[in-house]
Amino acid sequence: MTGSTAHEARTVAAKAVLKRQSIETPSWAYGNSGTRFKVFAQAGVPRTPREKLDDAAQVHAFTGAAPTVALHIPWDRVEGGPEGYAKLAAYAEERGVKLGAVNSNVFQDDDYKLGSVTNPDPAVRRKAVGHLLECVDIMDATGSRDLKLWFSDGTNYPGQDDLRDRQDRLAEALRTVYARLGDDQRMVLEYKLFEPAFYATDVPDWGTSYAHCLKLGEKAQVCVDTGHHAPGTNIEFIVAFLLREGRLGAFDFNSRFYADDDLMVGAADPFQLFRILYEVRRGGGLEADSGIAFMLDQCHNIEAKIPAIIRSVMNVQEATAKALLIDAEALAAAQREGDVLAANGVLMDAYNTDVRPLLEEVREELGLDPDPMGAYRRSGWQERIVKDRVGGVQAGWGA
Ligand code: LRH
Ligand code: MN
Ligand code: MN
Repeated sequence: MTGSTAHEARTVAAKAVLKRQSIETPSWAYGNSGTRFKVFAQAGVPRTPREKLDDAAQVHAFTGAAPTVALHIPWDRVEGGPEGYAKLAAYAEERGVKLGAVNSNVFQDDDYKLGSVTNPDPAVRRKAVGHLLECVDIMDATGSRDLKLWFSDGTNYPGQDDLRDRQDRLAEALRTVYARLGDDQRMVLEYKLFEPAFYATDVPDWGTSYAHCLKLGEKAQVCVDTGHHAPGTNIEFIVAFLLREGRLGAFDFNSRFYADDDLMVGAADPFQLFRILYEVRRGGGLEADSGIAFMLDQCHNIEAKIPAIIRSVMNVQEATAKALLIDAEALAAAQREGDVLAANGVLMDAYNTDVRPLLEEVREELGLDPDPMGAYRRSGWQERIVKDRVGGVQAGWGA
């Protein structure tokens, strides 16, 4: 193959992957959010889980790449028990999207001051496990595959609690929840270095998550939230390792300059996102049946929410397109020959490609407007929600 035919073949293959790529958006990103100093309310923000789905449907309509929406319980609690959630799932489908992962929340009740599943008090642990099991009931009703677990559990002061005992309590809770999962359900265990615990977090890193998942079985997978590491951590190495072990279950994409900033993915460090997506590609994670959930976990504190989520989906698409354009043969040859600069050059050539025209073509071939941001702006949806959504209480991060 000549160089240009090989490039064309890569482009055709990339387009096929990009056309079926899907990125799950988080219900909470549509609501008001802020820092611990201030939440700036925006007009037109959803007041109910259904209105969040209405907004998520807009993101999918304009990108064609965001067909599922993650729930957070109790932020998205609905009346009527399992039937209520089945109705919510039916409503989502009417709007052209589906419900995705169920995110559990054992970090907001006063009872959880000293931890949830690792709390020294067995009654608090029972309450936390009860919530996690309720989340699986909700998954049964919505048809969701993944239970996302993030524990804020940890300690603030040396000696506050026994670090080993806390691991035992965590393992026991995870075993109970794992045993409740159906054949087609999974748990994805998220780690985070610090915050809100400032001395020791009970699931601080991928190794801890991986070790617990290994003991549980194949339905337990690691969730990599890109904002949850120490500065300078090589996240793509973690991705490569977990994929090689068959334990990378999900991403929570966002970007950060300092800590868990939850900014738009690809905004702070698009090169890192590209490197991560290259390792995803290398490890087979872009195959249709890879089972990896590509989710956003972001908060739009000062920028308009729906367009910010559209932009985030586009940022993931752009990084994916660049990762797909890497000439794998040339890369492997340069690596075999030990040609450091040529190998690095192959990666940089792909990274420096302007993939926006390619993505415009992909969208046009899918019958979409090539410019999702402009199309959303022109649609009038934003004006409509500002006018219609008056009264009631706007949804917010944590409500
Ligand atoms: C914790 C986290 C986790 C929560 C979400 C709201 O920092 O990343 O995924 O569920 O934020
Ligand atoms: Mn997260
Ligand atoms: Mn986070």
